Amino acid sequence: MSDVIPAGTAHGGQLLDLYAQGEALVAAKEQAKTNLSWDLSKRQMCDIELLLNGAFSPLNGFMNEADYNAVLDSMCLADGTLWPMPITLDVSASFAQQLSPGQTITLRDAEGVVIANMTVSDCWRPDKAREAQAVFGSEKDCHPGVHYLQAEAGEYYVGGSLVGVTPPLYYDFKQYRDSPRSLRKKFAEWGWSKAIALQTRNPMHRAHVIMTKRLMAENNANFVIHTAVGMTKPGDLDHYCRVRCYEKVLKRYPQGSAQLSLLPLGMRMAGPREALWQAIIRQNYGFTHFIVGHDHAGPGLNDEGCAFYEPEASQQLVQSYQAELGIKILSAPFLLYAQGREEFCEEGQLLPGEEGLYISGAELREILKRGDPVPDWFAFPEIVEELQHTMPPRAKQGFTVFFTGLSGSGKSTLANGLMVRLRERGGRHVTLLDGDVVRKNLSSELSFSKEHRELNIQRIGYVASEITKNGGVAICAPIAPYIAGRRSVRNLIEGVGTFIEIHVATPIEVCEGRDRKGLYAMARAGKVKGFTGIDDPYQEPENPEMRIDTSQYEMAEAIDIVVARLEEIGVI
Ligand code: PPS
Repeated sequence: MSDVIPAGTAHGGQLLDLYAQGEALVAAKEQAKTNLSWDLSKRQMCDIELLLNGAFSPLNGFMNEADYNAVLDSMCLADGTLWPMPITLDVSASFAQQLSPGQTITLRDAEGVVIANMTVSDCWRPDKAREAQAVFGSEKDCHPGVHYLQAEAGEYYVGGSLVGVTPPLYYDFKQYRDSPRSLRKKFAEWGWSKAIALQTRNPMHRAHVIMTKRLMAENNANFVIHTAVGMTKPGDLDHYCRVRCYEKVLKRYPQGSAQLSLLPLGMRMAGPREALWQAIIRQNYGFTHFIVGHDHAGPGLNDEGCAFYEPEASQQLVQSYQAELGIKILSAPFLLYAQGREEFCEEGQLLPGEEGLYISGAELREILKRGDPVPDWFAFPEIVEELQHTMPPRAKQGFTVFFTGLSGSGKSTLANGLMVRLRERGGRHVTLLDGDVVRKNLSSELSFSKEHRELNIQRIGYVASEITKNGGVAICAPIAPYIAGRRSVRNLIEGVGTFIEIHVATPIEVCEGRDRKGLYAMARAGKVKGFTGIDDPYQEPENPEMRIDTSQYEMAEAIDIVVARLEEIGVI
């Protein structure tokens, strides 16, 4: 098949297709029956799809250690090819122990379907702090990419080449799901010779349409909303709603000039490095132009309220590689709304004393959650209607209240009291996931090791997210002693409703004095090992929605204070 679109692949070579055909496919399926298997995580599913369909050309599998090190150090593979992002298969220590070079393993999806076979080249334990610094420029857990790396990715990486067996199966929006080959074919069918890609994980509004129409005219090119639908930033609007919004916004472009295509990208939110990586991927898809935006692929603000990356850093980095890229980089202007003139302009074009209005994605979600009107200058009415439908005000959404604190701090009492108050008010379905009760019903086989505690919290988070997603109220009351586990739960819940973390900050002397179960005494006597606060750490929450020390109040008063805080947040 010849490409009408002139862009070659990013490395100037052939677009890879790692799927086996004919006899090779039969052999791969046969081999899979006896191979050691690894079940791919959600992010690994995103990566493998783009490896197998050539979107990550020239990679022919998960990176080996030499490529990984070169990418961290120089944003190039070991052979010098430009590639800024590590694409690694992370596994558990127990799985890694079973591997040896040359062995073939089978990679399956969550339901056990064989996706690919992989010939192992090497297996190593990465220095994750080094990777976090190199890729994200940060080791902060509040950066979603760092959190994923440190708290969710396995301890070992396995490199090796892939033979694809089954493409990941989708039931949603199949007409928009393109491989690099199928999108290039569509470009040919549409008669396009130039195509601009817009990377986005948010709905599009008036400024986006003005900006993209301007770039289309300046470059005499057509346009695709090439939206990331794999893993985006935790808390983002789901892709179902976004696709409905994109379908509507496309009607604002001259007919046939703009299209929609879904990219199953596992975003890292790595800012500049990610922008460069995304440009290479778009070149592999056959795009001739790629828009790099303001704070492109940035994760927003850190826990001190500062941006992780300079707003222009992505544009500067990608532009600096323009000579090596076959795709033309278009730096998107950051448009502000000049209210007096009722038009959008760049910051530098504002008149003296004129204020430029702007609403970020996070601010828009906040407006919707408060149930406030979305300004007409900002968004099209048909998009607002869609967003309001998907994201009703907080008081109508599900939410999770997550009490965390030492044993004896008063978590269970507060949680029970809150449950009763909410039931008295009526109108909400409330589920209590108390630490002890969960341990009996969900986690009876788990110990109090760090690994098992995190697993226990993950299970609570999963159940709470399902309850929240379906409009209910989940009240959780485990010790949850580690920051990383609590962050994972927050990430899970914030995509489907509101997460309220309450640190029950009763001093340990008071908790120990209460010692209702006699466990502190046993821990002091060495009869219970790894007891939180005695010989196992409790990492205090850094930015909880609320802190309360139950030794300062009568219990009924403490419950009143919690209820008042929920009212203030707007969930009740
Ligand atoms: S965790 O860390 O979140 O998984 O703990 P959790 O599931 O909430 O269980 C805490 C209750 O288990 C009892 N218990 C211990 N707690 C802490 N450390 C050790 N080693 C331990 N062994 C048993 C204890 O009674 C906790 O109950 P609460 O209600 O918090 O007092």
